[in-house]
Amino acid sequence: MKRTTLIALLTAFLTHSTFTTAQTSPEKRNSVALEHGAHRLGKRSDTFMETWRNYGLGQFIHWGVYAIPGGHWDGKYYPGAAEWIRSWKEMPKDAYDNLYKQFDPKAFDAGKWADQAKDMGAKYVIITTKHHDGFCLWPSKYTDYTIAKSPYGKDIIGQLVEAYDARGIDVYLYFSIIDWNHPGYRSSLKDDADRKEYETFKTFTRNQLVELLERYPSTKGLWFDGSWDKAWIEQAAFADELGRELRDMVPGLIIGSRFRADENGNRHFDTNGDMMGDYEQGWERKMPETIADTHGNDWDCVMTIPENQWGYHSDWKGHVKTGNELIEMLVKAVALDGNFVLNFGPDGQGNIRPEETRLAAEMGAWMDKNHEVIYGCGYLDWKKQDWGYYTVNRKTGKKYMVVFNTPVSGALRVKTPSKTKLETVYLLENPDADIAIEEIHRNEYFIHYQPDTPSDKPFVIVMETTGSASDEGHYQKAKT
Ligand code: H79
Repeated sequence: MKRTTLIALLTAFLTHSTFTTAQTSPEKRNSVALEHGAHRLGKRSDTFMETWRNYGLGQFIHWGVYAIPGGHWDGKYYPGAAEWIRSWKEMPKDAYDNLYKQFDPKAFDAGKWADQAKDMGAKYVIITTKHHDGFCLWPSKYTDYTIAKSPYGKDIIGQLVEAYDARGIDVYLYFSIIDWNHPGYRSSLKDDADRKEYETFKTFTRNQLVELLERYPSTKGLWFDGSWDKAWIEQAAFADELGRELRDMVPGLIIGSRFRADENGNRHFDTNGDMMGDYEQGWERKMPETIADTHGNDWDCVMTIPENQWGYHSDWKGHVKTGNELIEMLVKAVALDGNFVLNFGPDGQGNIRPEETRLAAEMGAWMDKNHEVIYGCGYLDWKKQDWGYYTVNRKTGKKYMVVFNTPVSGALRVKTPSKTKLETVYLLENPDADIAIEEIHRNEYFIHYQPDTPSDKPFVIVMETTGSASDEGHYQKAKT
């Protein structure tokens, strides 16, 4: 056998086993045998997942026909999430299902959206190919309810994939299992007639997913939603097999924990408590507080700018997050080994609203100066302090303090692990700035720094240490 063939075979075998083979737990634990539980324990270690882990910041896009009513119908204000307006009692279903006949976003420019994401510092994007309403932003051949039948006519997903790919931003496709448009769709299966209908829906779902990966082979992963229906939860074997099929189509494909249930109906975490999928996908509009909350898993946090609006709502009520709040969420996510994904909901014409554009620019300006504390960085196992967050570069070991709350004393406390000594600190933005270390006890320091003019943005202090690499190592296992 030729050497290259052997290597190819070995690679194929190793890759396959990394992605699909259940491994025995290193610990003794009570567990039941599951056919459709987790197929791997612990993090994926391949380069695809390493890339994912190192993104830090992503962008979410929610776009569909719900952007046309924009949270209003017949002069009335819909208080729910704009993309859910079809489920509102004031919204005639028939009117909603005909909105696509008006979908003609004249201002849509995929390059403009991708430029903005790039300037913000996003390394990946998650795009709604189809939300719960079932309207497809790509010309699916399995339904007529698609962009092809709208006055706009052109493939939106195709344009976005091309634009984001061209700027080096990895594309992930959002796909809703819930589909209010498909005749075979059911949220629960009450009798044999339902079951029969649902089979057509399962085939349709499988066909659409295969179609998406065939049409957009540069897709890095799928972000599933609407998988909480009883009907879908009962499809453990089908969904497991479908996941395998999709993974076989795209090497390294990344799918989170929201895709499928195990045979006992457990979602995200199987009957044994092991996460199903490549990362925990339960952090929606909320974040872990401590590293223990993450159970040592990869995770992403998807976040809205207002309280709970994903699709375009023309009238944001309630608190709208500020740039500093969003930057803090981003840093906190990275500091706890996760990714932060910020949502954008363009309007019915294809414009990104001014509030979102302003915030993206504010984050981008901060990222421009400070991105090295985000990209490739993760959790540093040092005792957290009140001034902010530590991050550490996973490759180089370079350590950072991201300061959000400067104490009135100007003294920032740092406690190091037992064998680690803090030697030097400097400001990332201005290495010549006046800053000093005072050792107060062994492994406990004050960093004295008083900015001349108080900063209205979080700032970064770089730390240089000596001592044992072993006790300042990157977090491996949650202490739970
Ligand atoms: O796509 C976004 C949401 O539409 C979807 N997932 C994110 C990424 C989602 N979030 N929560 N849910 C779906 C569950 C639905 C919650 C609901 Fe409601 C409560 C639906 C009806 C009542 C929230 C409040 C939406 C409408 C009113």
